[in-house]
Amino acid sequence: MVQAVSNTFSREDWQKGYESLRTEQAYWIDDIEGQIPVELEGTLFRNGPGQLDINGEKYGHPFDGDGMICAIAFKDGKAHFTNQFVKTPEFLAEKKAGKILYRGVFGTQKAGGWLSNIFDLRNKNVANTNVVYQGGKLLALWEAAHPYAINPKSLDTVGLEDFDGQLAKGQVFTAHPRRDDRTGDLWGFGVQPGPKSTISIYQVTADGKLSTESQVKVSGFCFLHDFAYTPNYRIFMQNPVSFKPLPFMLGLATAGECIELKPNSPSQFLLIDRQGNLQTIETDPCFVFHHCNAYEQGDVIIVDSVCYPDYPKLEPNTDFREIDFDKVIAGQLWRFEINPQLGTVKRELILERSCEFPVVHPRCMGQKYRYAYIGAIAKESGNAPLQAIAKVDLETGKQEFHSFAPRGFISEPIFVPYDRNPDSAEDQGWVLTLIFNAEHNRSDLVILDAQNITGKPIATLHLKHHVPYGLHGSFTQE
Ligand code: 3ON
Ligand code: FE
Repeated sequence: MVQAVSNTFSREDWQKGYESLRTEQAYWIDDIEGQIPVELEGTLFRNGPGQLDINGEKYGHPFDGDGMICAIAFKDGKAHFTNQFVKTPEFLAEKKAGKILYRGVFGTQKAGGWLSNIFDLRNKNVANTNVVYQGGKLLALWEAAHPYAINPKSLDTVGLEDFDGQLAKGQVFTAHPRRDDRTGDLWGFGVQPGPKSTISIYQVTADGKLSTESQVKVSGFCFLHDFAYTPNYRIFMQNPVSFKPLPFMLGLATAGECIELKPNSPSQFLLIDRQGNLQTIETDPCFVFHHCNAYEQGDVIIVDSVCYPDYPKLEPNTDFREIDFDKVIAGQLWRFEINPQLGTVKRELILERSCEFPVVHPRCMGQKYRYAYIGAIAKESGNAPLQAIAKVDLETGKQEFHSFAPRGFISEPIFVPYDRNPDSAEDQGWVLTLIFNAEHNRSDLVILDAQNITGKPIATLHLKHHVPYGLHGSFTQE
């Protein structure tokens, strides 16, 4: 492997973006460079771990942090910011107690060693992974539980959402639903993992009604964070992982630490058709969290995904703030070409540079597309925090990068189309991303022109505080 040539950041800077945000605020953003386009109308919702410690008692993994929703609403060239934590009973109980009361899925144990953790098999729903607006409801998502309904204006927590009882007790709803732009349906899924796992495919209509399209049993344990869909298929990458729960049950390790890649085992694509028929097709071993997009082309299905060579996890008892980036495995964007008739898969590397959080134009979901936007590191090889936004032209192979290094740390890019005209260019629009700016110890919302991604930002909106590194979000024009 090519050695990292230089550092594009300082660790001290990067670490500051993992400090908890203690405040909840609502204000008009008045510190702006450039000009917010008047055509940009709607609300950007973001979710992510807003609290990474309780009274200084640190969570062991950023994915265990309590979900905090940010909303940035754009109208008439002005922008308004609001943030609130998702007020889950667990969040409120820990706040009251002033200490950690729950284990986290990925790296957090209660103080007191294994004796205080043994047989505590509860999952703390941190509602921290994504936030989507559907059917008049704002939903804070975490893939191992029900969503939390949030008031889209105030961001007050309404409560757990079961879609009029359609999501049964014990069933879960993904943090990665995908919207079909033409019908307005939100497609999602839920996984009941076990020695045999069950995948349920859900449709949530534009008026917020959930129904189950199919339920499929898959052999083996499943950790399915995301899926891809096309008009005829719902597509999963079954990572070749095993779950050995004993250390978790005995309080010695968290659930996430009990997951590992099975040696010499292939990954499998799970293709589920609209009737719920399952076809599995093997491919080279890798671990996938996120798919960029998928589409059907003649006899083949194209799936673009960020692949890791292993299941990315921390060494036990290490502080994630101290990780050695040169030892962190990198995700890279690959294109898979699946032929369901022949049962074959070919794969090709698209973006070699370490990257995460791929997105596309909303109208391209499940359709042939040309442009992917994705977070990337600010150097060509090695690993580092994400500091650049990449635009990849899948037709020509052209790759462009807008770097915020050395002091800016990016989050997932969100593509917002300029208009709803189906004939407008696929890259006509803006790329919005929240950046932790270590120079000011605050975060900026940056608006890039998607057609001139390397150009100066159209506008940089300085928030009054930082926002800890987040996970996913969405933009709604409603
Ligand atoms: O039996 C297990 C039980 C359980 C509760 C199965 C299980 C592992 C599926 C599970 C729960 C899984 C959960 C809650 C997954 C949540 C994932 C999450 C919050 C975030 C994932 C983020 C992924 C990536 C790739 C983030 C990358 C971030 C950067 C590169 C920037 O810092
Ligand atoms: Fe994700």
